[in-house]
Amino acid sequence: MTNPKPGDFVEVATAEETIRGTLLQSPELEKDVVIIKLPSGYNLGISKNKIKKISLLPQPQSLHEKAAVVTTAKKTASKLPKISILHTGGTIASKVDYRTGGVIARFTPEEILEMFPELKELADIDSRLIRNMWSEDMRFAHYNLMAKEVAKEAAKGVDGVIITHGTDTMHYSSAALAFALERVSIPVILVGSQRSSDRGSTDAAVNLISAAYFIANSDFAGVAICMHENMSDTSSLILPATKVRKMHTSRRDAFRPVNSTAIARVDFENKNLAFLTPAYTKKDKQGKIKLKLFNDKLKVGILKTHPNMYASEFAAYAGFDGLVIEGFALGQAPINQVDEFTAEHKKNLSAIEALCKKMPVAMASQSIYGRLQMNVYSTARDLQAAGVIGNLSDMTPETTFVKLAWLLSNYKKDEVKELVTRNLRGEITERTEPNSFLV
Ligand code: DAS
Repeated sequence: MTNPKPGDFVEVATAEETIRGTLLQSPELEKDVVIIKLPSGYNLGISKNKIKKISLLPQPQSLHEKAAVVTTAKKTASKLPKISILHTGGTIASKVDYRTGGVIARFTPEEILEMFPELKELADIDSRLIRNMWSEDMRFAHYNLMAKEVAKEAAKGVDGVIITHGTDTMHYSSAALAFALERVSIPVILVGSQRSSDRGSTDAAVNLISAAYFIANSDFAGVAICMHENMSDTSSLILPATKVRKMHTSRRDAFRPVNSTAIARVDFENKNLAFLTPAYTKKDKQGKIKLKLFNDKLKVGILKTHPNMYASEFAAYAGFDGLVIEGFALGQAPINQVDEFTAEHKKNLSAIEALCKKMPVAMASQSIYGRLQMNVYSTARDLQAAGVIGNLSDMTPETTFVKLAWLLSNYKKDEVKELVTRNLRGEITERTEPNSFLV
């Protein structure tokens, strides 16, 4: 009888009980523990000195075989709404590699579906991989890829699309899709997770199922993000695509609306939903998406201002097509020569003026919340005189970056300067509501 090895389906007998599951690799530091992945997805560690016997069992029906069964079953006519899930990777599509303890992108679309069977009770799901990548590697070309795949699904007449995505740059991608999918007539919900889907504490299930529930039970159309509302597993928020940001490295409720409120709350426990905003675009299945894509050869940068800046930091963008300056508060940057220590600041202003002659240079605030007011202080007035645009915008730096790249991809430079501060996709609000700060 060969000794069971990681990946085998086994039965572990101790004095108290017998446990069945998949044998996992024990981490280097826990060689005296046997780790079993239970069918529920939880992992269980059992001290070797408690184990009487480990028996090798036949592999249960594989996820793929089960998925095949599900696919066959699915062929029966379904009255459920049709939802396409497009996978791009990220933690939501990952597993913990017990050899290294790291998170590795591993799940196939079928495996993800098999892990969350509740999805199939909510909708008739089609699920396919378009990439399996970390979102920190997303480029403009991937925005175009996602937009085109969404348009394909919309053309098939689906009721909505879910895109599973890494969390690190999900707010860039949601803004990019909001701009690229003109006249989007169905819901396009981006979903990620902060904990890999094979861990008992994963947030993937609540986020995915809440997104499917929202699509199946509301008339919302447009791009949005669906992530946890708080640290518990009770509710998720549907967040505005161009006014959302990942505000914590690891919390499950890391995504917060910025200068806005959430569109809706999905009560996961009681399976109901409530809109939190009176105005939203409604579904129109007759509507036809117009794709306005990104020029993936464009060079657009974001430069965060900081104390002790040098003109060379601005001049480094001379060969670019556009620049966002993530300035201080209402829209300031270090450009004033005020004493013997600040001679460089005069050069900073000249470098910014030179850039503005070549490309659109848009201001955004590193305060994140609130609105640019570039007529309050002389510094920002001087920056506007130098050609910096964006005054009165309340966009996040990330949305400003994505919008500038999208405008440069689709409009002439002089149009770009006017459109940066015109609200096109809900990215700029008329008024800053008091309840839109740190909510
Ligand atoms: N690396 C992160 C990403 O792909 C993993 C995650 O948070 O999803 O965005």
